Amino acid sequence: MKKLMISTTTALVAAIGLGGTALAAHDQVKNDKVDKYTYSLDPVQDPSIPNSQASGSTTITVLPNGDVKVKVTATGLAPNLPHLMHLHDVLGSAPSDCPAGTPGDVVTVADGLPAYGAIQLPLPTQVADAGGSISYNAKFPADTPLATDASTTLGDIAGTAQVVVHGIDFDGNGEYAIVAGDPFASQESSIVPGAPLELTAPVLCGGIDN
Ligand SMILES: [Ca+2]
Ligand SMILES: [Cu+2]
Repeated sequence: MKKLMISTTTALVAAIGLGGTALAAHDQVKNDKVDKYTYSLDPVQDPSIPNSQASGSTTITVLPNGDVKVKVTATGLAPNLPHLMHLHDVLGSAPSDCPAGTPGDVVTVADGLPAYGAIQLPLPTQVADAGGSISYNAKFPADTPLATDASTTLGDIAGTAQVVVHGIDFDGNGEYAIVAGDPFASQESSIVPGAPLELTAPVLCGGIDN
């Protein structure tokens, strides 16, 4: 995914209307009071994968009192179905990133792990409304330990985590199920044996690869 870090100059140019566009997709805005990271959420899958294209944005804010606010909004998701959401991070020297889709081939959760890393903080599963939208907003203590490394905290990854939203109704039948004969809906989850790929397949991802 392409990203753009907004410098003071370009932000000013955009603000006074000379930039031609509003703030770009991946913005990092820092000031003395809070660290605030806003990312677009972009489709993980290639457009050739049915019902896989959604969009959204996420903001991770480190508040002065130490709390970390996580906001996720998205549209174009499978309506009335649950969508797993997590903060993922590789926690290594290599940056976290979003995986790239390929035509005709689903990016599974496992496929994406080298790019976005393991689940570090599960967010509550959101059920999309009838229009396929979700809107989530919550606060966590910055010292919340991460799933794969309890000595590292949420506050440490506020600027590097990838937000990943899961769940694609490939065959559009209104449920997550394994449907024999469908090229995509017949597949099983890469990480939960017996569960449909539709439940766990990543649909949206966003974050800074710093
Ligand atoms: Ca389905
Ligand atoms: Cu995830």
